[in-house]
Amino acid sequence: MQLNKIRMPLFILATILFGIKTYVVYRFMFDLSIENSMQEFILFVNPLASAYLIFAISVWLNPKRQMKYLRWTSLIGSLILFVNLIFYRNFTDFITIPVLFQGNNAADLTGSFLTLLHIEDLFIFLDVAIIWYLSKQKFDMSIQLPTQGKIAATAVTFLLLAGNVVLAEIERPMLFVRTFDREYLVKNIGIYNYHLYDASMQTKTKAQRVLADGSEISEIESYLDKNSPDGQAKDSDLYGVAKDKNVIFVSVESFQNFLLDSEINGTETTPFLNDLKESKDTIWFKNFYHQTAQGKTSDSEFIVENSLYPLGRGAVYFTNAQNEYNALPEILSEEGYETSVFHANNKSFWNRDVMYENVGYDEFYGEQSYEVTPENSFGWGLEDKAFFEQSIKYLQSQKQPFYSKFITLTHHFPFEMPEDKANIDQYDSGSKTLNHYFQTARYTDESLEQFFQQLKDAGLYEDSIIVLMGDHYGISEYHNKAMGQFLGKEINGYEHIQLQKVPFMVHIPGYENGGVREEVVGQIDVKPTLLHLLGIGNKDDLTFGDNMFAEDRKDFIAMRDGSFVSEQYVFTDGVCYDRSTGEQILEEEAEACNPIKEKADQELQYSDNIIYGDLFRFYDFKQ
Ligand code: GP9
Ligand code: MN
Repeated sequence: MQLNKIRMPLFILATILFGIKTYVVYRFMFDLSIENSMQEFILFVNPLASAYLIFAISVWLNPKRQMKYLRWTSLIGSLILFVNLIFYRNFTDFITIPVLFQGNNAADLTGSFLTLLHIEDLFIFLDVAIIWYLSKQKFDMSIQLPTQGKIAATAVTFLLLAGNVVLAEIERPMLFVRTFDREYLVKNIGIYNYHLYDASMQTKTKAQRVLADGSEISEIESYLDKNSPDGQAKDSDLYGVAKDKNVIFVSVESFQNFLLDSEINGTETTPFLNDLKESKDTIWFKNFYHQTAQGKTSDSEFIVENSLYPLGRGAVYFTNAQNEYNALPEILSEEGYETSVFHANNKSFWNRDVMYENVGYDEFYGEQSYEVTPENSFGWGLEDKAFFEQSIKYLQSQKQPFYSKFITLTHHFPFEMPEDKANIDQYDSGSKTLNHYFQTARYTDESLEQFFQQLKDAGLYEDSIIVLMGDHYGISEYHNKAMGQFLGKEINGYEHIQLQKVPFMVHIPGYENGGVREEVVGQIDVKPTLLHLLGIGNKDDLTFGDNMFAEDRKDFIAMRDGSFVSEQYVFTDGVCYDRSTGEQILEEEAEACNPIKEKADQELQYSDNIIYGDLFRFYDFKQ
């Protein structure tokens, strides 16, 4: 060993320095929430894996180039981290490729750039300075390996990467398919791999868009003309019944219809909602189905805003947040409404910050608009009672009429809550999830009751309509056994579909003509229905849903997995059931379901094509 040769190769030292630096930045300079020691461990490991991935490539270069490569990659890597940190300080989010090209984001940043700089940011470049210095010294820190050694050094990259991905999947199952949140991705795979992932998603979306052409939209238009007969029928006495009123739309987390009128040990689970649905001022659609898929809450939002189906894979809110839409908030804005969303979670969850801007919401009150303390939070964060209470002041500041969407959070899997805040017993079954579910549902019921009172106290109630909608199921098929025990019947395909019913109530103060409606309807129908109630014409809209109040309506609800419910039938898993009896239809008559099945599949396909091809850019909604 020569004296001028230092033992530790620079690429290893660079990996350690850069890896630890990145961990420290994640941990102390970003504001990432670390919920358990596994997350902490992954947060520590992934920067080392990423650093190794980048620096190990250098073993294939000659000594001089090795040094140059390490200098520049450490600098570029640090710049990427730095720019993300600056962006994060402004938006509490990470950069995505589409966002980079969005003028307003960049402009926002240049305006406030200096105020976003902190002196400790110099730390991000400390390892760069060290690497830069060492790489320029006379002693040689390069490494020269035989080909096998080079291959071995590279192979370690894949081992580390695979290990990281496996840990991430254990910590957050389906992380890569569902992409809930950029923060989760960054926490689990690191900012560099996250950018690679983002780039591959972006390439895929762009390719699909480029390959699409405008001719298909007229085919879809004529299909919809024929098959969603309502179009813009005004022939219901509810047309315009809520004209010029505020709309307070509450998306009620994980709330399924079976909770209504249920009891645990003789106590009603949802006394407030039980009364509300029977109120003279409420129209309750008891056969209303959610139609969401992997995008969960965001899918329900997407369906309601656009009357399009969600995608079968991934969340549209992530995959196609840049598309042209003709969304409800945009339409309402044009009609003079102020539009806003209230949701006390981080703004980037489900890419909401990006999507909301695209579909035209004026304001988004996220977690940072609320005072969250250990006393007023549990589960996913700020508890709903505090959420509603703290929202009132913002709601009062809206220009009327307004359209405001509230998304609750407390009644979310795993439905656990402090016993001293629970006002109903747990259920007793083999499923902890179902046992807890009633307690958080009761909590939601109480928070809604308080919210109604707060709206009255704030003087907002009389001039508003309040729409309550369940976003999706809370109890998955995994709990069928316990669910069967609760309902006193076995959960087969037919019952499973029944369980996809979620509340949909339109509460119109002073209306007095409310009642229970039996029609088979779903989230896809919400947009045309709301516009109908508000007396807003949308005859050139392209929607897969129909106005729920129209006489002549499309008579089935398609689920994303190809199941459907029509007035007569329920179809799921290849089995056709009689909707009124729940009896399986005998094989020789099972084709009864086929015509609707074909239509359902056709609609899902058309909707996918609209989204993947961004086909609305070829359509003029204001003909
Ligand atoms: C997160 C909340 C819950 O912000 O909307 O999302 P979910 O897991 O129900 O889709
Ligand atoms: Mn949800």
